[in-house]
Amino acid sequence: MMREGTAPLIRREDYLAPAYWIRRADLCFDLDATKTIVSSKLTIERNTTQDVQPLKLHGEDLNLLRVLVDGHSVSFRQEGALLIIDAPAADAFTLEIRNTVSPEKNTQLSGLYASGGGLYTQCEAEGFRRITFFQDRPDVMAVYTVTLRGDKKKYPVLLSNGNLVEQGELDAGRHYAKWHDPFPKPSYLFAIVAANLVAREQWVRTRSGKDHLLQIFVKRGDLDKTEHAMNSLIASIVWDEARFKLPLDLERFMIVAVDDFNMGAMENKGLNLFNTKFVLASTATATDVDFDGIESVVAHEYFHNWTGNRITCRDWFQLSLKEGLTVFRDQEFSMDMAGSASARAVRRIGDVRTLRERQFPEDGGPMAHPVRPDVYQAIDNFYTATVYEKGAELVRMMHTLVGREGFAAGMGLYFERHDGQAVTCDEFAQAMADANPHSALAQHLDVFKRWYAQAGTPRLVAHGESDAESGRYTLRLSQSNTPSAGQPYKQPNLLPIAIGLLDRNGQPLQLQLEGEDAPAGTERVLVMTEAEQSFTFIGLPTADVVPSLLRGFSAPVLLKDGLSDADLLVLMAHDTDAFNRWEAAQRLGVNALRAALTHDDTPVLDAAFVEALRTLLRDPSLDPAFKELALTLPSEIYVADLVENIDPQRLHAAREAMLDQLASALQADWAWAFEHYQVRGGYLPNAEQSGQRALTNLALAMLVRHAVASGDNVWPGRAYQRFKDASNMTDRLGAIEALVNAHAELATPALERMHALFKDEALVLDKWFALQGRAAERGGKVFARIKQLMQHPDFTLGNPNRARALLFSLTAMNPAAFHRTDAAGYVFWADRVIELDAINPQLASRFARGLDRWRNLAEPYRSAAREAIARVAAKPELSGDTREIIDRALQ
Ligand code: 0A1
Ligand code: ZN
Repeated sequence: MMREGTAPLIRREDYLAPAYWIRRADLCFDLDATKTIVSSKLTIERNTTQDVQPLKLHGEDLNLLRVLVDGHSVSFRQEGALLIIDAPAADAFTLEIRNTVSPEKNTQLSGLYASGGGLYTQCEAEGFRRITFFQDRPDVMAVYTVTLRGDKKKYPVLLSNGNLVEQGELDAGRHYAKWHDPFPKPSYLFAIVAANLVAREQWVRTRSGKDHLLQIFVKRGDLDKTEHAMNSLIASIVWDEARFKLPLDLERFMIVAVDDFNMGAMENKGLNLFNTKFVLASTATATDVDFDGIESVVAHEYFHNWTGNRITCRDWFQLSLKEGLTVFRDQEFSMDMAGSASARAVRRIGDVRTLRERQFPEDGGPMAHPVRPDVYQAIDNFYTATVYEKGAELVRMMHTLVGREGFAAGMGLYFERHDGQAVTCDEFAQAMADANPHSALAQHLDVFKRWYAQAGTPRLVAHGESDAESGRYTLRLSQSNTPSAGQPYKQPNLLPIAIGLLDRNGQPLQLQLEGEDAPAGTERVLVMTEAEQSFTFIGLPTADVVPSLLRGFSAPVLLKDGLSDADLLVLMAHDTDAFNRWEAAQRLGVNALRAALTHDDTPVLDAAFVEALRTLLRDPSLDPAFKELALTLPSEIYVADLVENIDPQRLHAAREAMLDQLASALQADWAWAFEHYQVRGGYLPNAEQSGQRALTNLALAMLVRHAVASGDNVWPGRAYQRFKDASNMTDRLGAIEALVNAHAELATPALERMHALFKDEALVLDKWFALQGRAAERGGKVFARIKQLMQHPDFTLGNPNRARALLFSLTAMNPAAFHRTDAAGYVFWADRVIELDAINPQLASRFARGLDRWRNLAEPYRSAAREAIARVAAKPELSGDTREIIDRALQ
């Protein structure tokens, strides 16, 4: 029963409360990888606010054995993926169902599936119906009691949500465990695990004086890689209590790591399931980026316990209610953990990069949808950068508008009103506004809420005019948003615009708006609510003003402020806002790349920009993490989204030429930075050390690049040595990537050595595949290697991490290897989409999005891409998930 063909459209406006409530679910599992028997006893009440209706339960890939109502057999029918009981006897009754499922046949990894000898579940969004028949929708909340029975040797650990209430031995080498979760929850938060695992355990006492048991379950042999995850969990618990007064409400909080997992992790009540990638870390196997990822994903899932679990979503259109808010919370947590103002800015830059490289292209392509979508076919396709990252930006704008205290008050009111409920995005915004009645958010709540309703990235055009005689500076702002599917006309958004003004020497100017009595500091937030608005500053000592707009990226828009390169150099050198300092450097890079795309001469960065980069690199007052970001040219992905009719090969060639130039012009500076910023002392995955490692790795890459180009062997040799001797994975990976990306001869032995060293470390092998998948393309060599790696004995499409490591690295991170004039990249893509779809539709539909932006390509890429998409579309057996993506791409 695969969902095949075109699924019906599900519309937000059609929402109806369920006809029945399921109050209790008593489930019993007789566990077996081939055939698991699921016995379910549901306590059901009719929703008496509605007329009597048939009871309809969802079920997918289930083998039904029996149905009883109040202990008696009852007539029922199965219609597609629904089990329908036309006339349940009473307003309250029990429904008993028995069915079987086959975990080992479940390659989709949704529902109950087998991984490495254990059994695991994934129920968000609609996986519970693949375990047993249920009203599988988030507004149906039940109290679960779960009994697990299984072979004691195969499954020594038996887990479910809540508290362990009973356990014991059974006959024939089996045992059982019974779990009870006192919190009513939607089915998507249900989980069980039956596997041979061991746990790192820690007791913690929270502020209230209660003791809680924290456990992280992993395979034997991985225990020594769980310390960082445990520390992150403890830090998350402390932070949520301190910042939002949200305590841990469970006696026991468990994390389980699993090798085969479609996403990063899952916030099941009290029993989070994690992709091993976001749990396991040791100095030898994980990079700084991995350590960071673990910290933020552990935090994210933990924070969901309140924002998602205690208050959940009424329907899946409200997904951003929990995801946007929880991403905002994990971003804030990571910033607070990073410490200094500069480290916070570095994190903000990272978050904005993600937003612009993933969400902006989405908002301009065939999958564009509002943060609160209006329609979908497969909800799995809406776990998007828009719902998550843009959703978090909406919450961040509210935070900017009401301030830190006001935001905390809004959160308080939200929980006071809605704890235990399944609600909509409106309820959150209303609570924020009501807790801050005098804020711009409350005054313009309807305007603000357009952010939830309108797709597309708004464009903000700014034009400043000075009047020397009167000391006035008028900033004229206008905003617009291009039409998107179903939304031909867009209304203006509420934009909080953080701003400062600098004089030509980079000195901040006091800001006083017309009508105000006195200046109020050098930075403020302008609130724009109309299509066009002007703001006039008075009392300025100079007419030569350089505006610094949208500080900290205070609104997720595309800004066009007409600043010249000279203005940008002032901001890059002097802006007090670290984000805009970085942004100025990026914009100078973008300008250079744009110029290279429109002119035929050899692409070059101009001397003033190169000098500014040198100054920045040498500036003793700046953090290395910031330097690394500022000295990294804008990515091809980002620039491709800013330019129409993009030729990915030309863009790559231009960027490579500029990197060569930076490598050569700053050679001595790179060598200095490489030595100066070496970490001395033991490895710590903190912001300070990771900044140093990031910068030394960038310097090394530049030095190897320059050496290879000029036929010198010294730096490649040093890089190889460093790769061999590295005491941590960040340095080891940095060194090998320097060799691979420069196509140094030593890259080959380094790759062989890395494989031999880590052949038993799945997560490191993923890196080994990924670094080759994203390697800088030169003459088609990288693409050829990727094709060859498909045949490698360690490669498999069955494990999502491995598939992503090679395939997604190509399509999502390596435009020059993917977009070829001979269309071979697209042929490869189409074949893999089809192949993957038969195994794992969720993963396939994500991979299918690799050609979302085909309309933005220049010829011959565009026609060839279209042809490849059409070839996939012609396959009648495509899953509903992939069908939706492919159909949208062609619309
Ligand atoms: N709620 C999880 C994300 C998630 C969504 C779907 C999944 O399976 C298809 C798994 C996880 C989160 O935000 O972390
Ligand atoms: Zn989430």
